[in-house]
Amino acid sequence: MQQEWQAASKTARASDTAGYLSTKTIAALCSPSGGAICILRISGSEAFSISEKLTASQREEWQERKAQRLWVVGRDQKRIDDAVMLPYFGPRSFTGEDSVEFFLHGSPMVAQKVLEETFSLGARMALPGEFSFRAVKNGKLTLSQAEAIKELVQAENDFALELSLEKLSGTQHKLVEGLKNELIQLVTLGEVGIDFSDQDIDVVSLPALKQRLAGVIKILLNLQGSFDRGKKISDGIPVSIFGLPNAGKSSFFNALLGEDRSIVSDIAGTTRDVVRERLNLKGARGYVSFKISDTAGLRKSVDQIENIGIERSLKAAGESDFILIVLDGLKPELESVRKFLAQVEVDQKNIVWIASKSDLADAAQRSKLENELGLKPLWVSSVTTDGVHQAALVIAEAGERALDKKPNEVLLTRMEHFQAVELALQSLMTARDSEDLVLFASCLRHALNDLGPLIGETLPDDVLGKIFSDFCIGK
Ligand SMILES: Nc1nc2c(ncn2[C@@H]2O[C@H](COP(=O)(O)OP(=O)(O)OP(=O)(O)O)[C@@H](O)[C@H]2O)c(=O)[nH]1
Ligand SMILES: [Mg+2]
Repeated sequence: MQQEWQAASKTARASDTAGYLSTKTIAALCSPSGGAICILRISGSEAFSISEKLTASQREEWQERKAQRLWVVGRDQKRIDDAVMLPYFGPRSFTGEDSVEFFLHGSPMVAQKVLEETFSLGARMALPGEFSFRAVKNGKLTLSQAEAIKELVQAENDFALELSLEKLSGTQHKLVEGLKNELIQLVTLGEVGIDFSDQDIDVVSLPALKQRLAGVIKILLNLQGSFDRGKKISDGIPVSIFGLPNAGKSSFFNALLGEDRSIVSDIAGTTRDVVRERLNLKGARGYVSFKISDTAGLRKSVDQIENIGIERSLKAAGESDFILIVLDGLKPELESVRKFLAQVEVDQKNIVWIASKSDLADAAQRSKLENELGLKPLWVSSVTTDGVHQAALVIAEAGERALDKKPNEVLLTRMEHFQAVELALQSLMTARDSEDLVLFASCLRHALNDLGPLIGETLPDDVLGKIFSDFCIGK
């Protein structure tokens, strides 16, 4: 059944090659399969005529944005489902077009039949993100709000959720609009200065324009600097586990993940390669995502393969924001650990000291380790899980501090936006250093163009299509 349904979707898609630029009426299921209710969305100039036929009813009988219970029927007038229909009269709809949502019973059979009927009545299968694409094209959503919807759906932690909701409420759009308007004004003033340079008219001087430009540059530099945090919010903060063989690194890694991911054994040198996983930990402000690496135990080895693994451990530690150093609670061998640690560039404040095997360590062993270390590590037992929850909380809160997201602060999360800001900054720096009004104005024009992916309005349709193509179908 699922296969037939997919085949029907493919046929509907293949029959229309004009892609996002075709204004034909589109339809798609916009709820995951297997639920109690299945939602079908139809949008476009024929959405109402198709829905009239699907329900054997007249649009005059419908009330805008009012749910009504109707039978969905096939071309042969046979009943397919007892459904709820919600009509949206364009432009007061998500897409800005006439749109109808059907709430069907969550049966794959019903969904397939209703979709087939919809296609046979003239709609085509919506492309991924095509409803949002049309909403942007029809001015119902800004590009950044459409992106925010996708990010909201994909959010895996509280910071990503907060960021997407702020973006959806228009914070990024407002900031970028402000920048755009300021640049347009500066270009205009610059060009007035060029046109009337030989006349005795009061024009804004180049130094005064540059002073205003400094404000734009400052905001763009902040945006550029925010990308690192923005990316870590969605991709996870890199953190690696570091220590000598048999210290209990993989056991701790598994305990944090709550699954048996890395191989654990009492043979020193068990972990050879870096094992990476995504990990969500709950801190005071909610969940934070990490990209955590379990690494090979550090020692001088004659084994070539093991040495490659150790090189990788050091590299992973060097690339991490935090290092979780796992000491064997019974046999910490701090001197060796410190020797390896010296090979990694790491700020002391980004180290979390963990002492393993707390279930076996007696009071004397604990105080010996703490005296040698000069601080109290987080004692954990990966066998009883004692201390693991506390360690997870400490790591999560360190992550929260690293993200340091202020309410309503705009953080860049997309590579193309970061690149746009970088390019615009290059042009604006040239403008700032120029002594020529013509060059100044031309650089500002370039910067406006460079900011296209952020501003959205200047993007050609094929680029817009590319942005929406990684949305899901029905969005
Ligand atoms: N009792 C007890 N045993 C532990 C604990 N953590 C690890 N072990 C044991 O210590 C041995 C080594 O554990 P691993 O987690 O494989 O150590 P590792 O640091 O990953 O070792 P390498 O991969 O060789 O670098 C295994 O026999 C584990 O069962 C713990 O908290 N309590
Ligand atoms: Mg290991």
